[in-house]
Amino acid sequence: MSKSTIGVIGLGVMGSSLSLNIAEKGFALSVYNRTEQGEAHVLSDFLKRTDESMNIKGFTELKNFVDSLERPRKILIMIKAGNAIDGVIEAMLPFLSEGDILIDGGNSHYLATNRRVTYLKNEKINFVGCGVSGGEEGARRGPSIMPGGTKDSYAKIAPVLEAIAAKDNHGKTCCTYVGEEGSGHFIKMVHNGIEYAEMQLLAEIYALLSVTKTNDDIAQIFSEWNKTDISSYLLEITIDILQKKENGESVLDTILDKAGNKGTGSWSTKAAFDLGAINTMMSSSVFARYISSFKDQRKQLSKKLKKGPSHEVTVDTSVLKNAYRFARVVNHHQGFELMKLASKEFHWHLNLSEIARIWTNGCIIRSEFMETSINIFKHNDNYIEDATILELLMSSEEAIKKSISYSLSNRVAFDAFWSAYNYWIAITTERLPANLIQAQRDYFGAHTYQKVNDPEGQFFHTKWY
Ligand code: NBP
Repeated sequence: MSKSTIGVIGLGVMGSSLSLNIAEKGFALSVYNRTEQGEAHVLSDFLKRTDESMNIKGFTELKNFVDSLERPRKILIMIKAGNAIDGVIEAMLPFLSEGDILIDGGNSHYLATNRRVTYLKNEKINFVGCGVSGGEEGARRGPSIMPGGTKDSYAKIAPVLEAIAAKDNHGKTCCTYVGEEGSGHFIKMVHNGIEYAEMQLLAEIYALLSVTKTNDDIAQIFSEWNKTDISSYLLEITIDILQKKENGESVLDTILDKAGNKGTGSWSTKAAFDLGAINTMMSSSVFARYISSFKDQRKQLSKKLKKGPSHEVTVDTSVLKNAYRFARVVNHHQGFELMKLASKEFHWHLNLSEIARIWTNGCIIRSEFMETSINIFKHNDNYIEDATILELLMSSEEAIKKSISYSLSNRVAFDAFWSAYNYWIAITTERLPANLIQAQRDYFGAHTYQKVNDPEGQFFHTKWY
């Protein structure tokens, strides 16, 4: 029996779509899905979706699946992140050989990937932590793929990954070698963090405009915006969502206002705390989702509130558009700064321009601004170093201030916008009140402080009482 080029474990939403994508590109493929938990039908259901032109072999026994692959074996694991990954690795280990490559394409935590890389290195197995973005449709038609691991492993899996990935504007594949260890999963996590804030900004604009406008009106405004430099996939789908009607009724209006999450936003926030990075926009977006889940409490308190909006103020949408552009730049800046800090900490040598490039198609945060970002990171270390971006931020101050005042007048929660502006105020303020914080720390804990105009940076302690 001829051997397959690659194997896929897990035929859920992502695994089945990626499998069809791989087979369609002409690669011989083996697939496996567990049969426990009453899932015996998963493999047969999947095989029904394939056609005769595809060279696919299906397995429900791990050993037979592993044996069906050419060596070094390349196995893409597309199952739920967490303990399930360790379980599958342990179950496969007895059947694997030196040099085989396991690719975890799920949303695993980068520290778990670091651990698995080290563990499997001792077993002489290569482990690639691979971010995959684009959801079901992306997986089927071309996702953005972010593989981390050894360069040698990447070279062996690149022909398949690069063939199935989306293509950028110049026809290049939206898949690139990211770096060692868990770097691929780290940047996928940050991608999702940026996505959280991008979604939250649109949600806040929707909330503000909804005070006086219909969903169709808002869709019309967003459609105009989407013809300009602020166009994005998320803006595009938001227009569709605002316009969607069933039985004459807006579907959006029927949806309960409690946002879910699968944790990647809070992982980004925790990573920022660990690395000393500032990601106030991602964290405010995570908290906005959390607060939405307190529906009962919100309902009760809103009834106790005396009145609705103190006084409605008409929103100038061109001002709001400039504020939205400003806040998106700050969001991207914080996300890319987080990756830069991780790169330094873990010696990953991340190429921010390449990361921006593979995020220009196939992924959820693809946008016109991401296209611009490729060039920005070819010449700068961060967004704010770019003269055009700096000018944009400076010239948008009035717009962001005005937009925040709209939110206050209309009593609309506007946390992501506030976070963007607060960050900008602080990062452009020479003297912050941290001198008082240092004095307080020294007062109660003798933590010492440094003095202004002391080039040697000595530490002092004052007897405060
Ligand atoms: P699904 O829930 O659709 O599929 C999960 C797969 O994991 C199924 O094949 C399931 O097998 C298998 N599985 C589970 Br659950 N526990 C297992 C275990 N203990 N041992 C072996 N297999 C197990 O998830 P999905 O949406 O395809 O997501 C897969 C991964 O991709 C996740 O890490 C997810 O975060 C990530 N991801 C998802 C998206 C998206 O848009 N959905 C995008 C990017 C990344 P069964 O069929 O027998 O239950």
